[in-house]
Amino acid sequence: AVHLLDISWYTESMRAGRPVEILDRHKLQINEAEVVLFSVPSYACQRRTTLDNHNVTLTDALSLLAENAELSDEDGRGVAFRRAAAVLKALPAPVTAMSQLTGLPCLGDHSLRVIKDILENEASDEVESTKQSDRFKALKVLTGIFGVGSKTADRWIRDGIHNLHQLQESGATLNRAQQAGLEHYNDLNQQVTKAEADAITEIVQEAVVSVLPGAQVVLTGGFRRGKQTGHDVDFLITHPEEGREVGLMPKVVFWLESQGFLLYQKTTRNSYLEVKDGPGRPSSNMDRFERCLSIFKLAKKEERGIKVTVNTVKTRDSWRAVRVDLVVSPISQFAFALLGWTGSKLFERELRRWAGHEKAMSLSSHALYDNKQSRYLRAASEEEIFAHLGLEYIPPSERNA
Ligand code: DCT
Ligand code: MG
Repeated sequence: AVHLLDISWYTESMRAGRPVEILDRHKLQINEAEVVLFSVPSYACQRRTTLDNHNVTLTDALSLLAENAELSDEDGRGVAFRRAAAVLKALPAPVTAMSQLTGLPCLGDHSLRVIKDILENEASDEVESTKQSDRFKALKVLTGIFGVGSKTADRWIRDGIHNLHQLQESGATLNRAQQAGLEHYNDLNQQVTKAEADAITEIVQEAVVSVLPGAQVVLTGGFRRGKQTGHDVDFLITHPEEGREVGLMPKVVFWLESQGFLLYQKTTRNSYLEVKDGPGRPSSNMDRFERCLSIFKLAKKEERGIKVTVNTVKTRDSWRAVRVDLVVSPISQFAFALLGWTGSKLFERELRRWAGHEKAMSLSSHALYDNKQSRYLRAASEEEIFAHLGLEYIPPSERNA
């Protein structure tokens, strides 16, 4: 017998608080000879993906291959592995047999082969040999430096540089970001906890409100999706009155700098989403959209506490460096910015792909453009954007694709 486990029904039941008995093999009396088939929609933005991943071994393996592809400048392959991993993350139970995967989207031959190897042999030779390869290890170490991307790392590897020691000996010129990245290497490669993110939220909030009363700060990125750790802390800043946010970023940065909270900062125009995205951006508003990549000096827990007016913490072990991203958005674009900066990266990519391929629309973190009507669609909330896109609303905690 074959039992089709339809994920939309499953997640619907979960949300409504109904017991999901189909998962209980005994209640349903599914015996070993029978198979539970999964069914999921093909775009990640149509699915509810919580942090409760029942297939960690498989998704870790596929994510590692994705990472290796991305570090090797093979983005197409990278996305294919990311999509395959995301499908497995959305399943309501562990995969135990290949036959359960019949009909699932985004599982190409290569991903299926990796899954099969792991189900049958508990490991995939390809994943293990990638993990052990000198090139992958060197790429990981070098791109672990803030400010170093895969191209720079690749160039260094070709020059015989495989680790930090060799880099320091090589006399290679480092830009300001990379120097800071090298200096704070250990701290920046240690996960940021939710408690640390909360402490930084307080500091950022104080900075923002001091320079512009009424301005609002929202924690975005992985922490907004409910993650307990992250590689950085992401914030979106706005003001309820359009235009009041202009010039805010330099003031916030100046405040933080003068209080001794910044080890490094660089403010740039936000450009990562809209470059490839065609017309989904009102160019006149673009100038206002600023991003600050920074490294915070965060006092260790025992050292925080009674209001620090000036950050006088001196000894090296009394603080740690933390990557913090600040983005300022005008209120008219806030919903798009919030949706765009909440992630996950794959969820965002899939939203844009859905908009383009299924709806003839261009979505960016600034706007949504309807190509058929030749006009921008306004939205004051994430819910409205999902509605414009003809998608069921997915809350942040279920965007962990
Ligand atoms: N983002 C995106 N596309 C990118 C980079 C970022 O859509 N190429 C969005 C989605 C997540 C958000 O910006 C913040 O980026 P990260 O901090 O890299 O992601 P994260 O989910 O917060 O991951 P982590 O928890 O490790 O910080
Ligand atoms: Mg983040």
